[in-house]
Amino acid sequence: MTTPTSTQRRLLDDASSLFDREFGSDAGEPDGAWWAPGRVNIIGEHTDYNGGYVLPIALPTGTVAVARRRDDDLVRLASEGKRVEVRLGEVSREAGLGWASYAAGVGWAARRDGLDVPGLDIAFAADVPRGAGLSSSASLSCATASAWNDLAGWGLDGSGIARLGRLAENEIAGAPTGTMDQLASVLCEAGHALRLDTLTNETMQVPFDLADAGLALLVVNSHAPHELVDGAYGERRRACEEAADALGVARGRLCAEIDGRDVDAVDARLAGLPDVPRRRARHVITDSARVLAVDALLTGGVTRDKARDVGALLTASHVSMRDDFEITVPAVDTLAAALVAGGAYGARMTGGGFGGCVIALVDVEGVDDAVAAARRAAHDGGFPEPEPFVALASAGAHRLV
Ligand code: GAF
Repeated sequence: MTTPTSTQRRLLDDASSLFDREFGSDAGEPDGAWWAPGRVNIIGEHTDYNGGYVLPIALPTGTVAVARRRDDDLVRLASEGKRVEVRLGEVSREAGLGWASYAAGVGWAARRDGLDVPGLDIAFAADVPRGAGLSSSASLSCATASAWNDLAGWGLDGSGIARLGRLAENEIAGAPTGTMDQLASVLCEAGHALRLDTLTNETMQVPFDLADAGLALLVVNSHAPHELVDGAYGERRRACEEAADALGVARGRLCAEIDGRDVDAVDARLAGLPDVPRRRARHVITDSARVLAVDALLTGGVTRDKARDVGALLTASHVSMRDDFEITVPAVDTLAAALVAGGAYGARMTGGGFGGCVIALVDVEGVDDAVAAARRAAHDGGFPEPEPFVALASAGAHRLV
C-alpha cells in the first residue's frame, strides 16, 4: 500500500461516507478501499484490437472503490445519487444495468471463468471526466476488479484483473473495445508510459518524466461529446476486419503482420482494397509504427530536441485519425491545430474518438500560450469552452486501505 495522494484521500472520504449512508447500518465497516486511474494514450489509437502497439500513461485522477465482502450472491453498488442491486446470476447485458454494468460485469466475468465469486457491497467516488476519452469506465471496472480479487482471494495478477474489467465492458456494458484501457489502468507506473504490445501483451515501462526536460503534456478536454457504446467504434472495428480478410491476414493482426514504418510499402500492400477499409487499415498500421518511433525517441530520456520529432509524430497521428480513420470531429481538429499554432511541438486527439480530449507536447513555459490559443480557437469556432490540465504519469491500480 502506498500513501494516498490528496485526490485519493478526498475520493476515499467521499466513497467511505457514501458506503456508510447506503450500506452502513446492515453492512458494518468496509473491508478496504481500492484505487484505479483513468489514462491518457500518448499515441497508437485503435491499434489495440489489431495486434498493434499503444503507449498510455495513467492519470492522477481515477476511481476509489470502498467495498465489503458479503456472504451471499447479492451485489449492491452505489455511486453519488445512484444505487443498483443485482444478484450475481442475474448480471447480463439485457439486464440494462447502465453505469453499474462496468462493475457488476466483473463478477459475471469471474463466474464465467469458474472463480468462486462472493457478493459485494461497494461504493464509488471518481473524478475522471466522463465522456472525455480518458477511460473513466476502465477506472471503474478495474477498481472493482482489484477489490473483488483481494476480497475473494482469487490471486489474479495485473493482466488478470484488467481482463475481467475488459470482459465487463465488452460483454455486459456492450462496448466492443480493445485491451488498452484496462491494462493501462492496472499496469502503468508513476513517471512512466506503458509500451504495450497488444498482440502478445508484452509490456515495457518507458521513462516519461517530461518535467526534467522542461516539457509538459497538456491535455485539453474539448467537451465535444464522446460515446463508445454507439455504432461508430464497432464500425471501425468491422472495417479493419474487412481489410484483414481481403489481405488474407488473420483478424486482429493487421498491425502485427504489416510493417507500418515504410508508408509507401504500406500503400502498395493495401492498394487493391476498397477505399474505406484501405484507409482504416492504413491508419492502424502506420499509427502502431508511430508508437515505436515515439518509444525510440523517449529511450534515454526526452529532450527539447527530441520533442520536435515526438511532436511531429503526434500531429501525424492526428492527421491519420482525421483523414484515414475519420474519428475526429471539428471541435478537436480545431483544438489540435490551435495548440500547434500556439507553440506546441505537436498535438493529437487521444482515445476512442468522436470528441474527447486533445493532447499536446509543449515547453513548460509555453503552456499558457498554447492554452490561450486553444481557448481562442474554440471560442471563434463556436465550440464548447475547452478545459486544460497538465498530465503527470501516475501509478496504476492498487489497494489504498
Ligand atoms: C477506446 C477503447 F476502449 C480502447 O480499447 C481503444 O481502442 C481506444 O478507444 C482507441 O485507441 O478507449
